[in-house]
Amino acid sequence: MVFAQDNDTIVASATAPGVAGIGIVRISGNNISTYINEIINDDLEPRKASYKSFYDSNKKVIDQGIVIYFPSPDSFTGEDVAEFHCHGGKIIMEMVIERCLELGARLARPGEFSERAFLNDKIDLIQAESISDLINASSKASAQSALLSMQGVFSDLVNELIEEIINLRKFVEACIDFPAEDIDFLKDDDLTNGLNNCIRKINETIEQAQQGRVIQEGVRLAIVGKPNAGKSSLFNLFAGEDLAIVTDIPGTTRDLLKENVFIDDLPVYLTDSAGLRETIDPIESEGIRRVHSEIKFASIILYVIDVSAFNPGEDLKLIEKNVGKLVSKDCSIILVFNKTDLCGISTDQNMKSHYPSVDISVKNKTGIDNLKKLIIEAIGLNDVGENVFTARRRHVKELTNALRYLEMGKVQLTNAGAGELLAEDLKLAQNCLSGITGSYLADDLLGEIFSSFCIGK
Ligand SMILES: Nc1nc2c(ncn2[C@@H]2O[C@H](COP(=O)(O)OP(=O)(O)O)[C@@H](O)[C@H]2O)c(=O)[nH]1
Ligand SMILES: [Mg+2]
Repeated sequence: MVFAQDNDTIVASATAPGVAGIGIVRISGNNISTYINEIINDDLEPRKASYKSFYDSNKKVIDQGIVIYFPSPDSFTGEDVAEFHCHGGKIIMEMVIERCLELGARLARPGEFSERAFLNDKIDLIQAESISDLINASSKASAQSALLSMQGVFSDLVNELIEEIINLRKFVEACIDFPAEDIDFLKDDDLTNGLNNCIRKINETIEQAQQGRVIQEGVRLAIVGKPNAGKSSLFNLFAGEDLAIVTDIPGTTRDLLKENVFIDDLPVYLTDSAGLRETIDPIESEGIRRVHSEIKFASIILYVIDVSAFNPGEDLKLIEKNVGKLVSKDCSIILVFNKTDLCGISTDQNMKSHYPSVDISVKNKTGIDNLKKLIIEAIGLNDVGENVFTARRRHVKELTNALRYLEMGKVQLTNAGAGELLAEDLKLAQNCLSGITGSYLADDLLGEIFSSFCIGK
């Protein structure tokens, strides 16, 4: 698919704004050697760092630094690219950018260098998105996963799937086009096996992409339970500081408290909340109403129970009424039996049989590693970091759509024996997958994706 692309020469600072030892101005377009000649008053050997003076239009020196020229097509964007490594002061950088603008360049839009790299087939859309994810990574694990996607691990899986669907399409369409050949392709084992194989692989890829999405986006985790269970104490333990007020007076926490933390390198949006109980206090009631709305959006609920003062039957009913009825279908509930320092671990098997559970003491910091393990397991991660590539919500959605078409195609094949309909479903599944790598994608979606990048990338 061909997208509209202008021939403008674009320029931007490739390094972050602010003062630094070095700042890099990057320029990309069709005839960058002219810009280089004007600015350094010299020619350059491709891909060799040269120390030069940078001149303004009056041949006055603006700065001295390194300049590198990457002629097309062997550059990041696929066009001619030059990098001016200046002293990293705001004014110096501005003067070099100004000079490029004077010579005819325009300022680059956010993500425009990556967009050009994509349009010139240097990288696919997954790789372009992962560059942005790598730059914005908030943890080592998300940086490592973004790197895997940037290196093409996810793209290779999607391309393999596309390849297999194309082979199935060729077979089905050939049989439709040449019915006289007398092959009952609908009964062909190769076709059924191929289709089943694709469905299995796509399911595996969805699972991996889901994990990558979690590492990229993080999870919402809400700490809930009865007053005085130790919710705020646990919140503070995860946050690493005393953010929430902890007292032995039930009903201390009224508002929602939120903090971004990492649990074993996984980004977590943590919420502490008012204790769940019947109350006529209007402020506390409002607090409880807010807990309920938070529960609806959480991916994980930690239901904290004070082991020294709990009543299994009552707690189960409370969980059902306040949590079970509100949570989304993918949300996991974990029972956290706290204060085991007071009376040992909980022996209640009835509650433990309903939900995954863990015994801890926030006071003595025991059981916390087991709790973290349960959290990681609850979101389906085997291990944070290792071999997980980043993926976005958009990718998981397209993979799921492709799976749906393949499954519909299988029904057409097995139930109705309808080859034409199977062919159509295979085509639609292929389009979904091509949308992930960007070879089949609407222009407006492309604009949306790149506009979220930073300028200069
Ligand atoms: N013995 C003991 N006390 C705890 C533990 N966790 C919290 N507490 C105490 O329980 C009381 C209520 O704690 P808090 O975190 O405010 O509970 P919340 O109402 O659920 O937020 C405070 O006095 C805490 O010091 C624990 O593991 N062991
Ligand atoms: Mg509290």
